Amino acid sequence: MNKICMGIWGMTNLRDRFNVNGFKEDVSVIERIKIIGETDGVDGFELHVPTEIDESNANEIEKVMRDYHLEMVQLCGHTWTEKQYKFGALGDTDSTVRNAAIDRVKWALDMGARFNVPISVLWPATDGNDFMLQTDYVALYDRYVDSVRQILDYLHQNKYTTKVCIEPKPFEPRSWIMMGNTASALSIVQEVNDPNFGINIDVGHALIARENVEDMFSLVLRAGKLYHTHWDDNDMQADMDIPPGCANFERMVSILYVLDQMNYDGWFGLDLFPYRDDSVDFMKLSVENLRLGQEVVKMMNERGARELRKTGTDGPAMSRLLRDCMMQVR
Ligand SMILES: [Mn+2]
Repeated sequence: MNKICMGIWGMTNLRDRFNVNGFKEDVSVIERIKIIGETDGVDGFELHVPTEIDESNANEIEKVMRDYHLEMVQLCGHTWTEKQYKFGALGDTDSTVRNAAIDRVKWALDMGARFNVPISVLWPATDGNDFMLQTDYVALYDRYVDSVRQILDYLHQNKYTTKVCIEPKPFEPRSWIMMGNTASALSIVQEVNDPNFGINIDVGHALIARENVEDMFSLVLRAGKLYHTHWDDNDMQADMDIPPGCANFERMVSILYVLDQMNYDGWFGLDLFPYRDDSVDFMKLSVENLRLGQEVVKMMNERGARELRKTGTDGPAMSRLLRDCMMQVR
């Protein structure tokens, strides 16, 4: 059964642009990791270097991990939270900024190796544009791919086993972010063609990109490039990061179906932003929905879903099967 982990960035006081003070109270990094350790069904966590972990608290984090039997699943270099990254990071036109971003990712890989972290995400948050023709995307892709190759060279020189994953998102914080959808990220992954370089599909990002999520998960799995998953949901208007299954339960089941079909054995990462609600309750609801969805998949296969999909000629029968299994599961 796929293990579930939680991104610690969503477990403190969260700011939005209309309330820069947030509605909650700050929670320390160590406390957040302990809370995850006390939450049933969540066995690991994800975080960023250096905002949530650096050399000053790594020992303490290591101790909490031991005490609570937690795994560090994903460690990402923060390359969008400082002024220098306002117009880009791994693809920035200024080589000083670009090198700083590359060094930041290398730092995440070094720190990750100490904890045997399997995944490090690259999110090209600020590599994009706000105005028409502002950004020369041809040159941006050249610089980005060059930076990725430098990172992967470093990874192989150090014999790290971490899988580096692009996490595509269409917009926010920029009006447009490069590689804004799953297939464009896959095209760059295929171009780089390195066994340690793949994709992390964030379901909420795929939804705001109006993707056919079933198709995109199938495409990346078929290519053998799905190394990680981020789960959250939204109403396809903005990346609200509510628990998976809360807006699109059927779609969540369809993704879980494809993951089961292709024997995905990686982690389910929760990328949640409870601006107003309790983060533990968000985690619990996510675990409930994901496990319930997996039970629906199991029941569907026991009742002939595989046979129905072979021909693909009876949509209404498949729809009834999905509906009935959702109603009867538990
Ligand atoms: Mn994510």
